[in-house]
Amino acid sequence: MRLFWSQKSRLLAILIISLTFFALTGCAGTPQDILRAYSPAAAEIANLFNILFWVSVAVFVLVEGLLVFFVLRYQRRAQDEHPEQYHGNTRLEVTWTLVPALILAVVFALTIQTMGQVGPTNPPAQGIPITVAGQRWWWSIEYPEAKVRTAGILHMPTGQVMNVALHSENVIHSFWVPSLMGKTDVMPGHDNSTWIYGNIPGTYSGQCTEYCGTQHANMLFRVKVQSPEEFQAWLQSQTAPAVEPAPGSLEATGKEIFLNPNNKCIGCHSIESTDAPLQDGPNLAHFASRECFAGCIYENNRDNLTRWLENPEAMKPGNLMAKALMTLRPETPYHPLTADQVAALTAYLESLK
Ligand code: HEC
Ligand SMILES: [Cu+2]
Repeated sequence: MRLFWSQKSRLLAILIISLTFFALTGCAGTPQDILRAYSPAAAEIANLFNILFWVSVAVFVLVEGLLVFFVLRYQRRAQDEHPEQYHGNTRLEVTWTLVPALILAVVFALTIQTMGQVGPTNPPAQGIPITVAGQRWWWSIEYPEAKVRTAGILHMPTGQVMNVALHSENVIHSFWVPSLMGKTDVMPGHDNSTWIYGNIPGTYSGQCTEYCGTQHANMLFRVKVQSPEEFQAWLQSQTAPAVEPAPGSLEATGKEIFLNPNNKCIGCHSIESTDAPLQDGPNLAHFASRECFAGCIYENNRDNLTRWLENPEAMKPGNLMAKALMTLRPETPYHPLTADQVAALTAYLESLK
């Protein structure tokens, strides 16, 4: 026991424990895992990764094994011992140049093949065109044919390709749904394109993967792969005009506050989804039908929405809405709305099914 706690062992124990923690944080329940593939494209990428991984393992074991072998087998055994000198073994040198070159050539060929299969500009078929815009720090999703605009959740039917145009009017973002498709940059001034195809219904998490400012890490989204019937029903529901609150209700007061230009909301948000232009804030049509908000980091419920409207800066520090509303009530810049206004707005927004 005493031996175990010698200083060296203690250091070793600390090292092992901290490495274990690092390893464990790697599995902390994140569903953003390219090795858990839920689409043919993601499977191609995962497959390539696996091949490269095992090729690397083989090379590592071979090289390190030889290294250890030579260190042990040919170590100096006496003070005056000198190694035998070799100069140039052509056969050996050609071999260890050719073998790695061959391995790299194979890896290169496999990579090019996979890139062709999942290439952003080579969708397997024409499907439903959508435009996804990277905003700070949330995603706008537009279905131009249905004239529907929403935010944070990309709905798509099983068995159909979604042809995605990627648009930005601010900085560079990157569109990534690890379980369904690889990354594509979202560039200002140049619309890139990609596609996604899913045949297993479910909800998949997506993420911006190009640093785009303060809240880059909280620029998430979800992809909902649904049956074609469910998808059509959803799309149809989004084209309905906004629900009109009953006169005199709290919701009606909320709508008034929302539409009052002094409160600035309508400068950045629309409550009609159809044909609405891209704005600085998420489209709020049918907001209550969405399950998350603010870059999909909060579940959409009354509590979270109230807290968002009370103090958006605390909920997502540096977000552009908090910045813009700071001047509404200069005496309390981080609480831009009164409690009454918050209650009315919450009631109104939660009624926008
Ligand atoms: C400068 C433009 C701007 C103004 C003005 C503004 N917002 Fe926002 N709003 C945003 C942005 C940007 C987000 C998303 C922030 C993020 O996720 O980083 C947002 C998010 C929201 C959300 C969550 C929606 C979602 O899907 O993420 C609600 C609800 C909302 N705003 C309501 C309001 C209300 C009510 C007002 C008026 C009191 C208002 N906003 C004023 C820009 C604005
Ligand atoms: Cu981004």
